Amino acid sequence: MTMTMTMALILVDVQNDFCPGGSLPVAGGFDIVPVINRLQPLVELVVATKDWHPKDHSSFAANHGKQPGEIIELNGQQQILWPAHCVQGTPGADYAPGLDTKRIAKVFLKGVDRKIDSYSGFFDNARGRATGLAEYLKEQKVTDVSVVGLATDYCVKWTALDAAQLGFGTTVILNACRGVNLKPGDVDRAVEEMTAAGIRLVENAELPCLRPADRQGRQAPAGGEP
Ligand code: VGL
Ligand code: ZN
Repeated sequence: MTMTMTMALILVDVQNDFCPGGSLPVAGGFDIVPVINRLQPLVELVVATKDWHPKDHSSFAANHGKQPGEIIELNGQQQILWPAHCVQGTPGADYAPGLDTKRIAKVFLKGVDRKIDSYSGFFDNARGRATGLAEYLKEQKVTDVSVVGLATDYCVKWTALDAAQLGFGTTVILNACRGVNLKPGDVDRAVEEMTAAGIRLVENAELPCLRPADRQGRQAPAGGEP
């Protein structure tokens, strides 16, 4: 019996505020746009997440009279405080310029609840609210996902970890991601964590490495079958 693989590309938070000139800039953020555009035609389905915060979001330092980078306790969890970013409906929350959006089948909004942050594109940080991404991918008979976008050490990492745990064969395409590196080495540690979870890390996918014929050699999903 031949197993059919259906691959979705998940574009994580490819938004202005995470690019140079934005309020939470990730170095090299713009550089991933042409790489992502070249990858999109190689997969069966493209979906996107958007960080989409209300302006009174509890992850914003200013809403606590604190400085970005400070850590507070929020709902029993450590919360890093960020500059205000990706506020719903603002230009900072728009896709980065040049991103090819016509193939994006569906967008999943995260961080919409004032009270809780959401790094993963699947669930909020307390695993309380699902975005609908998992159900959608299963409806579309997706078996495998490739994750790209911003930022490697936060939303890309948590999205990939959840995808693997949900049973999707999961690849992260590193040259289509950039990281924050709030602490030096954060991206390297994120890569180690993802590798340990059975996620395939691809260094350079300019390359049609996602073409069905070239997809062999991926690791088995960490969780059950999706
Ligand atoms: C992100 C910090 C805060 C991300 C979102 O997209 O990686 N990072 N909100
Ligand atoms: Zn955010």
